[in-house]
Amino acid sequence: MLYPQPASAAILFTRYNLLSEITIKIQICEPPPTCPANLDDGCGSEDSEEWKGEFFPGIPKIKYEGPTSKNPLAYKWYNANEEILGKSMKDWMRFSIAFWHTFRGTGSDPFGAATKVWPWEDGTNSLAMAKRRMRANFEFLEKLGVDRWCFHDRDIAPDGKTLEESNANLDEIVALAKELQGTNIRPLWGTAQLFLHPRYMHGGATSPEIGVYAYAAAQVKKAMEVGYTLSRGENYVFWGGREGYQTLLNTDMERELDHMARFFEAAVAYKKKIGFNGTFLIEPKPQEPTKHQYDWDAATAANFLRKYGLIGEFKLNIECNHATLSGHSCHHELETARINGLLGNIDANTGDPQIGWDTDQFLMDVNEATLVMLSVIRNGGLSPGGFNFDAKLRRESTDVEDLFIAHIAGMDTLARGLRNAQKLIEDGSLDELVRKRYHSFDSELGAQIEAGKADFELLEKKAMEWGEPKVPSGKQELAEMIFQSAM
Ligand SMILES: [Mn+2]
Repeated sequence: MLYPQPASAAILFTRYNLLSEITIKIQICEPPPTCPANLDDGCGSEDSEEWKGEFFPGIPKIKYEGPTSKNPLAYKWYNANEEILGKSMKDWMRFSIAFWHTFRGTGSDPFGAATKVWPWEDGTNSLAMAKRRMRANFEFLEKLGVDRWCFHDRDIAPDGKTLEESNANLDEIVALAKELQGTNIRPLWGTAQLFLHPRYMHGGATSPEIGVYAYAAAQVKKAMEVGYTLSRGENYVFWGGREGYQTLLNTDMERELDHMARFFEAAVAYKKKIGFNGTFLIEPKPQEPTKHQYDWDAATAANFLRKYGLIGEFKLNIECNHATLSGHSCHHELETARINGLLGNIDANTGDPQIGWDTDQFLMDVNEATLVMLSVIRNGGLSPGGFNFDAKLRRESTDVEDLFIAHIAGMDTLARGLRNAQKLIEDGSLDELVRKRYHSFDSELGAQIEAGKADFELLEKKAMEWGEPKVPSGKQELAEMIFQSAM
């Protein structure tokens, strides 16, 4: 969920400040290249501050054309209303666009300035610019045929000088979003951005400074209210990028974890108070930006929730790139969440096997997508969660149409994964292979063991009676052969 913004770019990339300023000035001086929908009014008329024109004039509504299509602006595998295993593809997927990457991602990195100059951006973080971006967001969603989106409070509305001013900015943008979303589009989830502002450098809920803890609580309270306004609160995500430590020498880890639990308890109480019926989700990530983050992986987050009696109040938002950073596969994290009853949402992305950080790339690997979809099917779907594209264009991908191509390819990859998973499930060979591996437990003693009724004396008696066990093959290559046959 980490992403650069113009504000952070200015702080981080002092070396390139001059270059950034020149780029921004050029953008401001030049008129927007197109303004088709209100061309007659001119882009400088009263409506133009928000630019109510068409943002993606060359892009049609994206349609399903099937696997033989060579059209980059068409779905080849995602056919929204086609039924797979008793449910439409749309209902299995519940796709969502991440506002922060798609509309706030600039392509800047620690070594270079922004590369993306979208025609509607004027280089400011003004309210008018926020409204224009929101209009672009809804046109993007409608053209893709996606009816959900995710946001942080500070992506969609600018930070004010005071908390009151920030809240007022957010209210103004949320009113516009509510008007634009109509009856079909809803946020999949919202969240509070507790990592970009310098006040959160030691964390929010785990900051040693009480003023920051209170500020973070106030920000989460407001973000929950906003999510409730827009979607009646289907889901709300907590990603603690700065909830962790850089060194234990200056950290009271036990006290910080206790504070985080108290923070979540207060969020649960407020959720109930305002009638927010949605799911709270914790998004595990091991590190980056913090050296050690408290929500390391699914198992660590599950243990935290159990220790503090919060297990029934939260589920997990599993992000594939975060899984690989914690040394696991995405499939492992999904299965760990699922068998603990905690799989609530997926942040669909992937990392690069040769790069050790969170690259947030669109998932294009069909094998990986098939494993992901096997977990989702075993989970009975993700609703009220879904698949959020927490993924960004590469820095070098700079055409507006790349935003569409990336999402189309990401959606098609997961759709292909769903189709492959259906083949594997209907074929049944893989399930049969697994069932056979545990067949010896389908016995009287197996039933006793699984019911917790086999003590060590009984097991010793059986071991002596049976002698050396005959251990069968694991059949890994056969399992891989069956898996590949469905790709
Ligand atoms: Mn994420």
